[in-house]
Amino acid sequence: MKKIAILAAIFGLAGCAQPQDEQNLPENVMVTGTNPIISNQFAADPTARVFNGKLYMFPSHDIPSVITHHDGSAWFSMADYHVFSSEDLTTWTDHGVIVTQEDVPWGRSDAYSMWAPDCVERNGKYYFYFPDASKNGGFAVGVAIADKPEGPYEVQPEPIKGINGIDPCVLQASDGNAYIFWGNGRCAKLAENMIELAEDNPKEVVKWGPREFEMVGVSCLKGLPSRQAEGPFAFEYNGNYYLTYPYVRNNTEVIGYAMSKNPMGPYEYKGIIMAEHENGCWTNHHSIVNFKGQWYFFYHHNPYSPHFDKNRSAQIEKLYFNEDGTIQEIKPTKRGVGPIKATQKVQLDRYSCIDGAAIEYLDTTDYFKGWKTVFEKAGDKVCFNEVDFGRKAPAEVTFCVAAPKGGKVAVTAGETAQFDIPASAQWAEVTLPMPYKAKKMQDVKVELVEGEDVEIDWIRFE
Ligand code: FUB
Repeated sequence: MKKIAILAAIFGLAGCAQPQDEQNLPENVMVTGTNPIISNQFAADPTARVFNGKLYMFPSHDIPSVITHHDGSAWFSMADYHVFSSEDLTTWTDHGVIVTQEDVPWGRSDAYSMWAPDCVERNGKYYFYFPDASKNGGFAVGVAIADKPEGPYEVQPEPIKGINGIDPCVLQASDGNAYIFWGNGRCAKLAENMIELAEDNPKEVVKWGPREFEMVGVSCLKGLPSRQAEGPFAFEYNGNYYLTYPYVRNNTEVIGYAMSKNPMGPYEYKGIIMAEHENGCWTNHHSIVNFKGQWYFFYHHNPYSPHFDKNRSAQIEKLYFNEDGTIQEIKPTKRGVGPIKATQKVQLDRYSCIDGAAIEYLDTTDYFKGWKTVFEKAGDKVCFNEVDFGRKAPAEVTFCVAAPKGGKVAVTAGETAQFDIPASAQWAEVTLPMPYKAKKMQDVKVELVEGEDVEIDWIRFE
């Protein structure tokens, strides 16, 4: 007979205790591994870069809207930038604010228009490129320079002359040059000092046609394209240059891409990397990076702000190339890419697969509290891939659970066992002995086998 021990009593709504190894984390460190990856604030337009073997992410920082668009609707509001880093794509450190709108001498300090940035390293210096609303009208692109990716950054007194636009991205090509892309498919070579253009006539590398992007190489700025595109991200791989960008296919943005043999194009349109967000979130914005041998696609969605799509959060998926260099289409997931230790909270609501169960917010007055899995009836199940049990099999499994009538769940991690969940209308930690030895990396499956309305916030194994 299994010995059942209910260790912790009632903690109130979502009040189950932190796992041991998450208890002493500094406030600026968060353990996610699932999507969204940043849980202490909104983090949109994520540009990922690898510096010194570590993954750094430079997103823009959405806040609840404080300004309105010309039609009176609530609008993007972004007053500053943070930088985040991770060694494993599971644990993220927020290094704090690196540039604010008050730091920019040429920018409007009340514009809340610090849109999508980028950061690259050259000759030991870190160059942070950011758009901001200019005192002269429109958007300009500024540069802030640091000795370390975390900063401190010094904002240059003038924006880059010759760029009127948003969303800068810098490609450091194997020809030794740095090229800057921005706004609607424009690019120019950067001067060796990285803060000026090397040429007066930026190119329009992609031309907006009535249906899809056509390849062109026009050496002058043109008027705005008939279909909106933005957020270029350019990179080089295996002798090909890739220009990837969000554009409006029907009513909202998809991420598409074009390829070329030259950094400045002409680029030929190849297809979609990510389709429109199903919930209508209007923007998407991305970056692509190779980290420890795996390609990753960083993008954003609005899970922490389901009713306002201008408060967005960064997410990650794995990206794969075909043999001919084209890119395989990616679907957004909740599971994301970070491996989770069995001793950490396994957030089943960030599932890898689901059958019958429902996912709901824990608290609709504070979406950052996250989600729960609702097993309404026997047979409802979810799975959560890549849980690392290590070499020592855990002796117990803990459920953070609310089950007014109780129930019985089956947990599979290699083998399967069933666990009785006692009745509790409020959230409680229920700790039960593990009857089998789970070791190494396992895909975990949880199924309600008896009862109804069993809600699980997370489970963990110790
Ligand atoms: O974040 C503000 C703007 O929305 C970005 O600059 C665009 O790429 C879109 O994501």
